[in-house]
Amino acid sequence: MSHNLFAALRAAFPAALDGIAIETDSGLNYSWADLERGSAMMANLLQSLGLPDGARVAVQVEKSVEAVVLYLATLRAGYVFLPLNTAYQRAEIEYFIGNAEPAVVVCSSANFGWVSKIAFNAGTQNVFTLDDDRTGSLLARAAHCSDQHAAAIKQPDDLAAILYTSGTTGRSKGAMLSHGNLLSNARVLKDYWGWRTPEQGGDVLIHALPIFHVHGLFIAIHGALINGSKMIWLNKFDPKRVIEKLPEATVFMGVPTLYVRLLAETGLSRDACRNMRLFISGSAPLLIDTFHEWTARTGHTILERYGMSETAMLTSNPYQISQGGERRGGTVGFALPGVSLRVQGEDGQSLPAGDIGGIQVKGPNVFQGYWRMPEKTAEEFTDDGYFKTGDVGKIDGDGYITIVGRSKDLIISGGYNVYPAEVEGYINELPGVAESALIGVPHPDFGEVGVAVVIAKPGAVLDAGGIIAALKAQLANFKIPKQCFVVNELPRNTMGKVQKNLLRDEYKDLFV
Ligand code: MCA
Ligand code: AMP
Repeated sequence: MSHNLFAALRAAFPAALDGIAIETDSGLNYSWADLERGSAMMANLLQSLGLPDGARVAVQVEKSVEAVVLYLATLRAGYVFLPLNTAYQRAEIEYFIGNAEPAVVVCSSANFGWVSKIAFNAGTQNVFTLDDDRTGSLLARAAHCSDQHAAAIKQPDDLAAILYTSGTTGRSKGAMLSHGNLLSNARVLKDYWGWRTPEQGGDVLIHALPIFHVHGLFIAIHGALINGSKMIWLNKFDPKRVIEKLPEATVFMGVPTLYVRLLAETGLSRDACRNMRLFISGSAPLLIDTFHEWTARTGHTILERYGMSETAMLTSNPYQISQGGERRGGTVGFALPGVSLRVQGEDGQSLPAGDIGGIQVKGPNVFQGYWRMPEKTAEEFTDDGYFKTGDVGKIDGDGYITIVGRSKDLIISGGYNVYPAEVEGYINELPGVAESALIGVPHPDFGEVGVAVVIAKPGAVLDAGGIIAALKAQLANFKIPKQCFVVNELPRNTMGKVQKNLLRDEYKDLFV
């Protein structure tokens, strides 16, 4: 028996393949047959390249339906999808391609010059282009391929995707997710969130998230496809456009920044949400004020859930009271069916209700390990097979889980992860810099943003604006500190370690 994720999603397509699967903002309608035939053609193209088993297909392209078709085709042909944030620049892409050694790289035609150079240098044989206006060499080549394709036979542990994330420490690591990891999670969420199949009246999802991370690529797309539900597709998040589309939709997924920006629109009202069934938030903490304000304005209670690149979704607030209670703001709900979640103290003992400790998880959704890093993988698992999330939290007497912090040094800004160690590494390389600390401080729009605190080498004169400008030339835009301060010294503990908590406290009111 095959466990190919594409085959499972395909099996859930409605019988009438001529119905609309995806409606785009530019007025294009893609039928279920278009997804079926388009993914067959691209899968045939990939297979015609004679790629080895387990070949990686690395993709850095603007959001488009064709990019989704490429994702489906990669699963269908049995290769491994590796999505990359469009904000990544040269040094970042060089690292990912060098580390993952993809057999195929797909990029935008605007970036073809520099991306193909990096890819060919790393030994990649095939570089295609794909743009968000239905052009590019990938589509031109696929147009000549058959639109019939039998999905590759896959076992549950066979890799489906690699998502780069920094985990708890160090350089970016590729989290290896299998067909079984992703399919088990999609099936659990289909039931838990009460998705309605077309026979049950159907759901319509507004898709407004980027498709290079777990949230937009897996949770949103798998959710709609495995339920045969239509997606209203926005290539970019635009709050006014989302509000215009709300009356035609039933489900919305967003990071907290999306909810904050929607609340800033006067058009957000109970009437606009009259057909909505479910608003889901995740990827970063949802402020309790946003949670309450949303209910007051729309009459809907946001369902907050929690997950990671390494695990997809781990917990969720209940969809219905019968699942254990109401949706509680400030909590991430209960462990999902099939997920074992515990909170451990420093001594490795499970903690009683209410006590704060490290969150550890086990389940069919938990990843296969970090790409080519067996030692790092081993470090992140306990002896009895639990994955250490690096998140710190507690479970209350009713079973609700609350995340109170992170043991990993990580800033989550507008739903994107920023690793202080990475940014500090770039700052420390700049001329005249002795040392730096990147801290996360509260921000009304992005939830949290990075602020750099820098000390100069003796005799050097540093200019904060110059530091920001130098970083902009090298790093993805969301990693750039929103402000930079040049100071005489950094607070340290008796061991000489920089006390970031004191810095966070000092700068906590910068943006609020
Ligand atoms: C954009 N900018 C940001 C961010 N996004 N700064 C900090 N944090 C950000 N997230 C800055 C840019 O650097 C730029 O600055 C300016 O804002 C405008 O850029 P633009 O791209 O036009 O911004 P935008 O379109 O307004 O984007 C904001 C956004 C976006 C829509 C909130 O960040 C977004 O789509 N976030 C969602 C991320 C996501 O899907 N995460 C899921 C991860 P300048 O002008 O100075 O250059 S999956 C995950 O975490 C787990 C598994 C889970 O649980 O889901
Ligand atoms: P990523 O590495 O992009 O997969 O980000 C995963 C991290 O996002 C988790 O380890 C959490 O720290 C954070 N996260 C995801 N969902 C939530 C949430 N609902 N509340 C708080 N933090 C969250």
